[in-house]
Amino acid sequence: MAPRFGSLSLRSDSSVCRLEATYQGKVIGTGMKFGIVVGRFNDLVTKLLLEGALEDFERHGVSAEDVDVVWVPGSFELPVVAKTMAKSGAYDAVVAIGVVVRGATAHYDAVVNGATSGVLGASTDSGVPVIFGVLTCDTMEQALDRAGGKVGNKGGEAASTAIETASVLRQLRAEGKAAGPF
Ligand code: INI
Repeated sequence: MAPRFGSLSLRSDSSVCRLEATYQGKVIGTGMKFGIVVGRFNDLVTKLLLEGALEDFERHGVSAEDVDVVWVPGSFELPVVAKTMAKSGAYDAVVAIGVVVRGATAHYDAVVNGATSGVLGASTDSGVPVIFGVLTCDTMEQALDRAGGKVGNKGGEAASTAIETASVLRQLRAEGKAAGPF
């Protein structure tokens, strides 16, 4: 049974929303600025993810001169650079790109956990979206599948996610309904 508020019946689709304000970001990046931090470890794959991200930005109206690409040694170094870039005020969003392959390291879990919680913290601490474009895979084949192979390009998806999230924050901030960046 759908929840009822007074005489208004709410369903999960947006067609029946009558009273509430609804915000949704647009995947239109014109005039926005983005940073991409990318790990050199497994750069056979991270280069493909970066290509996917750059193509996606271009496809959605972001100018090449509005994108900065910063290389770091590996996924573990993504958070500190992403966070300082996010806090600079120079970017609408930052995309963190890395590839961690389970077979390649005994400290897989340490690298994955550090990158995951670090990127999340970079985002929530700065108030600027820092998008998790890090592949965590069992094999290199799985990673290649997600970097322009049979499962698409997760770098491109991360870029679209950055645009949409930055867009919804712009809308909210324009109406004084979101704080930050901090
Ligand atoms: N970094 C990665 O991005 N992916 C990996 O698979 C990986 N492996 O296998 O170890 C990796 N290690 C390096 C790590 O990110 C740091 O650069 C290093 O530990 C120095 O802090």
